[in-house]
Amino acid sequence: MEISALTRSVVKNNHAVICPDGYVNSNVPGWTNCIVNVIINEQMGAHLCQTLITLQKEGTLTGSTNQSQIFFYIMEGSCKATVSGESKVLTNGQFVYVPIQKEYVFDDAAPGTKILTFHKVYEPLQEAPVPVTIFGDAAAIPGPAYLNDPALRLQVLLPDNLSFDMAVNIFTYDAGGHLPFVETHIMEHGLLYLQGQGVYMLDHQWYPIKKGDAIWMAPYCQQWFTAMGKEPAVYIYYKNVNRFPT
Ligand code: UGY
Ligand code: MN
Repeated sequence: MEISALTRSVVKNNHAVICPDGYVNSNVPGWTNCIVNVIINEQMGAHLCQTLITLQKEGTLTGSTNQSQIFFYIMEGSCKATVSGESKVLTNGQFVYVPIQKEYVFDDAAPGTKILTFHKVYEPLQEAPVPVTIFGDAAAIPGPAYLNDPALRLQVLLPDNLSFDMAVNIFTYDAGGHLPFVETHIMEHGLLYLQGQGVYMLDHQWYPIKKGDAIWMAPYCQQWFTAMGKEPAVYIYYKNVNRFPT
């Protein structure tokens, strides 16, 4: 019998590992017939929000982005996404970035459809226009070797220009691939494992990680990862970018 008092999840001041076994569902106004898990939020000291939504029969997301832009990524299943009147059917690996002050509806979902979201309060810049809505497909985005290591591949899902103050990337590590050095940086991350397993070092503590786990890394939380097992380890992650370090 499993021991119910055990979990791999931890929540610390500058990082968290959140495994699905600890999820408790939230009700979010406008998101109906859905199971919603708020995985990362300002309540834990973060400056982003990350949720995982599982749509049930007749599951619908209706709302508008106000100060926060939202990146929606379809992890499983399919649904129709409508942003300011423009509609597209999205399936596994496809996404839509919804900038501030837009209305959105997700409906016609296959029951069990899973959507990952990253939310960030938008910081406007005088010299760059507010981004427009972007529909995309991770399968169509190239994944060049990261820092010349062919065992690591990085796909950048959003344009990298000054209009954007958030990035969402997919990082693929072949088994045995690892970050080339311990990263120590001002940027914050929210992350979800899509495939595989490995060991993450966060603030000099070592965590076994696998598909379905989420991680929050505060600014300056030192980080390093190595993939293990027989298949590549893949994670999708958020990063704040392109703004003056006040
Ligand atoms: O973009 C990044 O900072 C990335 N290399 N960090 C990470 O994967 N933990
Ligand atoms: Mn990093």
